[in-house]
Amino acid sequence: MLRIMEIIKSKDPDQQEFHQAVSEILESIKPVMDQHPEYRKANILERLVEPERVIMFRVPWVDDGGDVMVNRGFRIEMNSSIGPYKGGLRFHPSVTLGILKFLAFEQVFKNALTTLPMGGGKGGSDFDPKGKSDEEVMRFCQSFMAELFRHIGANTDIPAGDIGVGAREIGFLFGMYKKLSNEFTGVLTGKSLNWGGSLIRPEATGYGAVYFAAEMLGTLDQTLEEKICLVSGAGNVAQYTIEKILDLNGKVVTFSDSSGYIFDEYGLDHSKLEYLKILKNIKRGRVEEYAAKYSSAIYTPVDPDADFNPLWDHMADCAFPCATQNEINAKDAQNLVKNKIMAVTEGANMPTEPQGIEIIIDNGLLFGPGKAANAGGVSVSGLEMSQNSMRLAWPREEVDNRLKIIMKNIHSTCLEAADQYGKSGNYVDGANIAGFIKVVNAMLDQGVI
Ligand code: NDP
Ligand code: 2IT
Repeated sequence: MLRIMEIIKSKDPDQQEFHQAVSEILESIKPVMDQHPEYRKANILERLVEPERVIMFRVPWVDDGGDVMVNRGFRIEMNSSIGPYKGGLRFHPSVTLGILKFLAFEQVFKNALTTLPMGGGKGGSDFDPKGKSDEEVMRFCQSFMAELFRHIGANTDIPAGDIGVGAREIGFLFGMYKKLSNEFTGVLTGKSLNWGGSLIRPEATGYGAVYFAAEMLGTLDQTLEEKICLVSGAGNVAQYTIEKILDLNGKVVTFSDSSGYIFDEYGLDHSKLEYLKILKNIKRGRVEEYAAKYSSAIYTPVDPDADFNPLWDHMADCAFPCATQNEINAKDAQNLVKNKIMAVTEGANMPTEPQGIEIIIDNGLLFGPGKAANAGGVSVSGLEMSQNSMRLAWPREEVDNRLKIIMKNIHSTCLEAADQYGKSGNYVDGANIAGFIKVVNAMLDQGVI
């Protein structure tokens, strides 16, 4: 195992987030490797950490002032042993090859947990949609797809949204794909409803995370009713996490964006959430504006010199990090413990640093890792693909029920796998082990390819 870390660190020394994601898996699967010498013999780990294919390309576009801009585009096709590559696209200035490799790697195990036939991939660009006009975003998406289209397909690789890629971007990307390929297929998920999208896809990641949290709390005979919840982020995942917590009569007192966070001690209600959705999705504004509208809310800007995030330093029952990677460090985790949090549920991908996870688990809090807890989004993407293939659309209740069943299954799969390998109650190890076994067994079946 140490050898694998040495290999990836020496090959790609600057890809810290990828090292972090791989290291966590390697730690979890030690007991599995001990019981399965055939995995070692097949050099399965060496193969698992090497993407099947990496595509990197120039994305030139013209801004509203007539200047030519150049961004870098990527698609990491990580593993196709259980299905076509599947995973989102991220448009954010922090995007690098290393960030996308960590996300693609996580996606492989997450997708395996969903029970649907999907391999793992991820892509994106260092393009920043913030502050850009709709026309600039469209020209960028068209240029991005002008290259990506030759690498993807409904049975090959099916991208979707992630940070900075929502319904608007998926529309522009799909339009260009259709034009270039001369085919109307389900090549992207997260499409709008009237041209192939699935009901509940926008809600799915957030709703799924809350269903997962409810399952975890259920093991303690608890529910979300009247639980005070800290949520970070204000995008797709955060909005629908908040919505489902409110539906289940929980109380949400925080949310954030990359500039700062809101603490609303009276909690959000559905009308405040509606305001937040319009603010972020239509006006593309900042969460700070919420405090100007609601006097019960306090806005705290990000302090770049602080060594902890004050959002996690409030008395509450549950925490839902839904913004981005590594947003809970060891100090934040200590604050969560101090503030009597019972359950941490990761809506985002890898939002908790390794030391933070250790502190949370060692102190007996429930901890739902992203690759299990946020798998609802890609699960409903899988259901969107099924509906596209059948050329029909299921009603809202049907998709939501399937989502609930999938999240319940993922929860029990994690517990069973953890139990089987002597890690009872540890959802991190359970998720990693269950996802790993499914993927590597498929790889073994298919030979050295
Ligand atoms: P959005 O772009 O809709 O929202 C992202 C939110 O996080 C925004 O509020 C954004 O603030 C904030 N944010 C982004 N980067 C940073 C940063 N570096 N520091 C602080 N805040 C930041 O993305 P999603 O809601 O879709 O994604 C959120 C997380 O959930 C990501 O980790 C993503 O990978 C994960 N995820 C998403 C799924 C999906 O279906 N969309 C599925 C599974 C996981 P600002 O407005 O300032 O940019
Ligand atoms: O991280 C994720 O699971 C996503 N961004 C969603 C991927 C998808 O294909 O729906």
